[in-house]
Amino acid sequence: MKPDLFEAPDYYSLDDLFSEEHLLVRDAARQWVKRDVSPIIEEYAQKAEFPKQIIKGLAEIGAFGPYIPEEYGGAGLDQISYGLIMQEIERGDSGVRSTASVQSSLVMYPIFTYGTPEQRKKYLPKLATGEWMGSFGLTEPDHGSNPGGMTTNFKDKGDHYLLNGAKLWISNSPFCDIAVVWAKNEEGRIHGLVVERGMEGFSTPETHNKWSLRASATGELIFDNVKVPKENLLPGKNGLGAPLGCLDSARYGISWGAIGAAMDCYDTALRYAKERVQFGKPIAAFQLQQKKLAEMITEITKAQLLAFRLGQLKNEGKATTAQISMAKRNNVEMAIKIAREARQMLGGMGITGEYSIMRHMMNLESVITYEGTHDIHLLITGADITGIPAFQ
Ligand code: TGC
Ligand code: FAD
Repeated sequence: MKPDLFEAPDYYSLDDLFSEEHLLVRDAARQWVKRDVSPIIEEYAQKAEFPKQIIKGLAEIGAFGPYIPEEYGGAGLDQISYGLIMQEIERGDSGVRSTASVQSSLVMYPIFTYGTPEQRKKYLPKLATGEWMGSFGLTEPDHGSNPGGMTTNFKDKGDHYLLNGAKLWISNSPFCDIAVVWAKNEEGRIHGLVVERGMEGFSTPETHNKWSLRASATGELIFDNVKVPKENLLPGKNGLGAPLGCLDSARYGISWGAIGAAMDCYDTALRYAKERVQFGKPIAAFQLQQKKLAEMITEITKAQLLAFRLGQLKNEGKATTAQISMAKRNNVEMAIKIAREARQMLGGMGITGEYSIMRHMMNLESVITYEGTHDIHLLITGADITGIPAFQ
């Protein structure tokens, strides 16, 4: 792979709006990605393996629980810093950002928000350092966009719960130490349970042959009469709103992350277009190529402004689910379109692993599907503006 010469576009001087802390956090993440992710990521994506050696570095840049208070091992940062960390990591690879999103927003967030003080103390510090890695089990083979239909269930057996069912498409599952699992009780009410590796009847087979997010490990969570101690139930919230609340946090992070992938594609295409000569001129001199680049930077700038404002709202506790959906949907679509255009600008070279663009493009096919598909986010906006849900 080519050396990482990335220079971040900032067409509307957004850096002037960030605090000193935002810039410090972002630049530390940016340097780390250049040093520890870019040199190895293509090789790991090619062999479809998650590079476990970067877990320590992810923890050091604050990617595990950026907004979780420091007393629980988190970085105690605000939501804009969280977004900037996700942007920088996804600039390197969406699969690496996935690992961080799951650990922070889908594992640490529910334990922090819905857990007991004992659960917080037991799990959060180890998750923040990456000593323990977590996964989040909501999706099932027959219930993806409609998680409320889940069939995974648990029964009260007096001194423990008995958990049965299966989750599919679970990021980090093959190597997770714990899983936050959503299951129905005997009354059909959804609750979160923390399932630990080693519990009898719990297995995590890996899903192979992905053409997307190859540097992230994806798998199943299978529960065959797993005895879960009663103290592992998250008591703070139940019902579908509990897992959906975690998704708000992860989707917000993705709205920033996608900007990172788009920035990398744009920057690569711009550099290539200035260097690649055809018909006696750099291809950047042709109007058709300038149109592509001009549209890319316009879309990136709009996405940056959307994410920044959403970050402000999130810091104030005012960001709504529908606002988050709009940003996730818009920014991921923006990134995938830019990846496709940028890939064409590199001609044949664009399909090789010499450049990051094709890897981003393939990764973004997962990003546009997980955490709510492109269609589902449109329907969330539709329901919000009309007051009429059109999901069923
Ligand atoms: P609906 O009737 O709309 O809602 C049920 C209850 O939940 C409440 N609620 C929320 N609460 C908090 N945050 C949200 N975002 C919420 N959205 C809804 C709602 O108020 C209601 O509460 P209550 O008290 O009235 O019961 O539910 P529905 O069954 O009609 O479904 C709505 C729909 C389709 C929008 C929802 O199910 C949905 O978002 N589906 C998409 C599923 C999804 O996003 N799955 C993601 C799995 S995790 C993942 O992909 C990780 S990828 C790894 C990585 O991040 O890198
Ligand atoms: P379906 O729900 O079957 O959707 C198929 C198509 O139908 C989509 O185009 C969808 O938009 C459309 N559709 C569905 N319902 C409607 C409707 N009402 N109106 C119009 N169109 C509709 N899940 C987890 O729980 N944890 C994870 O860590 C996790 N990681 C993932 C990692 C990867 C790489 C991938 C690909 C997925 C991951 N997921 C995870 C699952 C992901 O959230 C689901 O794939 C996603 O929610 C869609 O569900 P589905 O694949 O079952 O598609």
